[in-house]
Amino acid sequence: MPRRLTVGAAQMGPIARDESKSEVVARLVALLHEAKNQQVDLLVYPELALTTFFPRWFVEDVSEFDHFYHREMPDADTKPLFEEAKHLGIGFALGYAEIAVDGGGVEHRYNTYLLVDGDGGAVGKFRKVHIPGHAQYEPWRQFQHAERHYFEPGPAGFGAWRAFGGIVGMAICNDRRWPETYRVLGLQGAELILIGYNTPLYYAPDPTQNALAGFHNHLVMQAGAYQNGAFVVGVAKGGIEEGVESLSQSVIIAPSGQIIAQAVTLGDEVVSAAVDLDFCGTYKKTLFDFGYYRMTEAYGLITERRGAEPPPE
Ligand code: CDV
Repeated sequence: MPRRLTVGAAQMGPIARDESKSEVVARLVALLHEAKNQQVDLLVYPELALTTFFPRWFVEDVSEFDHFYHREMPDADTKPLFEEAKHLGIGFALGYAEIAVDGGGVEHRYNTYLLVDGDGGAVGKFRKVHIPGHAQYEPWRQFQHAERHYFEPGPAGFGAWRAFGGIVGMAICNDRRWPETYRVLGLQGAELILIGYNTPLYYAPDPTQNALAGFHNHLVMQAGAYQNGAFVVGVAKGGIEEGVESLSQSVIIAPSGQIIAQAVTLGDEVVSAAVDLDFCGTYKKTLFDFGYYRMTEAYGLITERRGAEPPPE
């Protein structure tokens, strides 16, 4: 399998609350065609790429929002995307809201990414681990961020899969702010980390952070790429969606931590980069040779302790 491929970030502009699934899928297919023009092998769509970012509204009974979720993937709505991608020979990662039913018949709602190879085969599924925001209605907010009401954390953690000639991992939005995300993937040898996001530019708990949203977005992904010797593809759904402005600035980042492609619009746009996965070794086999340099005996607190506990006074 070649270790060189072209990866694409399929940034999206806003999706209206009443936009139909078929309209959205038509946009995703148009992005696929643009990706084909750019000779993309693997196209990464954003978090919740099939719907508006519905956690900005609170409904007490989550089942009222079931129409935003998918029970199967592909289903009748998304089949045209899967068929066109297979026809074009492009693999993709698709973010969507998932309802999964367990062996006991209990429904679980996840914020999910599905990775599909260029032959249309499902490679792996990732369910968002770090669920930000709040679980109750918070009337003081201009808009809600009730992800903790609508999604449970993915129980499987951060997996990595052999695909596209390398080792691929996924993370979703808030996951990208946590160094543990990248390190757990790095410890599985991940060479390509795919991350979709919806990041409102107004952060209600502390608006002093608003002006830094773009900086923080790139800071965490560039650090994650460098410290783990991996390419990172970070893909936004940005622009003003139902009155809420979200960050765009989708990027492709090299293992050196350098941004090698960046979106320039606030809307639907494909940016791509030819990547050589062997370049990961430049970092994985030197400064970040984990097996040689990591000091696990000094890291116990990382998994033993959840919140910070300062030393006694
Ligand atoms: N969709 C997200 O996970 N958004 C979060 C919020 C907290 C802004 C983010 O980390 O970008």
